[in-house]
Amino acid sequence: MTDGQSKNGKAVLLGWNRSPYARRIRISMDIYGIPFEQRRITAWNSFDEIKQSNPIVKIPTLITEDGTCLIESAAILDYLDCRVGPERALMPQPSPLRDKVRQIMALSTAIIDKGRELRYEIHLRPQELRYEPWIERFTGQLTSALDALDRQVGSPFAAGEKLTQADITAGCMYDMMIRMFPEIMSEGSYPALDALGARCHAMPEFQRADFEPDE
Ligand SMILES: N[C@@H](CCC(=O)N[C@@H](CS)C(=O)NCC(=O)O)C(=O)O
Repeated sequence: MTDGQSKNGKAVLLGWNRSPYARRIRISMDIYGIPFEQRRITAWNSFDEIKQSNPIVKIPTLITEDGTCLIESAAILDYLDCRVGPERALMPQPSPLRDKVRQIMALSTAIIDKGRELRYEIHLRPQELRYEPWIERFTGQLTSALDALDRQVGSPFAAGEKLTQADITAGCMYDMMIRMFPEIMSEGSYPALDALGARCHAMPEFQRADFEPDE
């Protein structure tokens, strides 16, 4: 896809920070020092604009400096890692550490996906059509995945001895769950995740990627 418009020669990130997927891209680009502009839009309020660059009409979408449109946050992270090179990449090179980072990221994104489905079920479906067994199932899956993740994340970093994409992705998941699902995850229920959340909140890159209020 090459029909996007970059702005003033800078990359443009489409997507607001309530999306943990858009937020992890924003934070990673900030850490990497890649200049960009962010359009804090959603696939709901800016469908036509996003469709011009992303045929599946989702955020995040990244329009690079030469107008190339990149979609899907995992693919965008891979692009960014390749761009900064192995020394600076937040994803370690093939190793047991990379396996651990990948696993923490996988569990975090599985939680994000399940949370997003639950949110759509509760907020998008008309109340009279809501399917309660589905909601109970999602809630149980989220709780068991959060338990497992709480046992997996380490300190002072989620995996290994330095900051990796495991911290960024799990931190974005943490904020989404705490802010959007307080009935499932509140401070005090998952101590290792609370500690990871606190470390992320101390990072200027997380602070700059402030989590917008709901629309
Ligand atoms: N697998 C995608 C998920 C992105 C995603 O689910 N984006 C949501 C917002 S968090 C969205 O744009 N939803 C609108 C839609 O699915 O129509 C990624 O990693 O980028």
